[in-house]
Amino acid sequence: MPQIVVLTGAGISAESGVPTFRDSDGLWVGHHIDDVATPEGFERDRSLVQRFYDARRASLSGVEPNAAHRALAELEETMGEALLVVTQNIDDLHERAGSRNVIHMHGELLKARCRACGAVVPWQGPLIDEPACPLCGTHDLRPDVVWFGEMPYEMERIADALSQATHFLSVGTSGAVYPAAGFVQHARRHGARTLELNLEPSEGSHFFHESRLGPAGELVPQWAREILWS
Ligand code: BV8
Repeated sequence: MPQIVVLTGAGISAESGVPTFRDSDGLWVGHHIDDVATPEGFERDRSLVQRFYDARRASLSGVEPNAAHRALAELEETMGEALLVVTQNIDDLHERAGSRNVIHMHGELLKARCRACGAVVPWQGPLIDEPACPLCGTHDLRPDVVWFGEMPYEMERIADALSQATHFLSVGTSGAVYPAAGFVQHARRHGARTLELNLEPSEGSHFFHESRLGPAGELVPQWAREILWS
């Protein structure tokens, strides 16, 4: 049985209508990364950052998983634990498509983290009104997302999976952000077959054995069929 690690980025959710970060209409347009995706930015202008994530959290109810998310969920039905999705995305589209074996290394929009007691709680609504932490009552909740300069989640579990992978697939990421952008080299060093599916060559395309260009909604289902028939 192959052991597969799939890394996904904003490009896998693009066909669901979720804006990516670095395309022309990307999320960062109008917002400098330092202002909305760093702890310093949060200290500087807390309400700007709360509103930035509140808007993205609210828009989740208006989007649906696409064929790429569904293909990964269907493949997991056959492969079970042998398939791990590591996503840089903070949307819940993998889970809504049916994937269960998912690591959100950059956190999740639908969770809030209390800066007073450290609790991480499910969160659907806005944070702009500075609601109280359900556990300790302090009014100091932040989005449970990993900002630049912060340690991504579950790095040990990810490193273990990359070391044992026979296949590493990267879908819809520009390969601009580390440590995610370095996963292909880790997997390849441990003998994995590496494949990139992206709309355009990423910054790390040269690290992959193979790179296919096109929309994730077409390429991921096709790849999943190849795996099932292999
Ligand atoms: C850390 C927050 C250490 C939540 C995000 C200098 C050199 C190298 C590294 C660094 C450096 N200086 C600083 C660093 C480290 C830094 C980093 O990598 N900076 C970059 C900018 C140089 N990284 C960090 O800070 C990380 N932490 O290193 O910690 C540490 C050690 C000890 C103790 C403490 C800390 C933390 C990084 C996490 C930052 N948070 N998000 C949120 O708001 O979402 S990153 C953000 O960018 C998103 O999470 C996203 O996942 C990530 C990457 O973007 P992509 O997903 O790739 O999206 P993008 O738009 O870029 O690309 C989309 C792609 O899809 C495109 O290629 C496009 O062509 C394609 N596409 C579009 N449509 C489709 C498609 N493909 C297929 N089908 C389609 N339809």
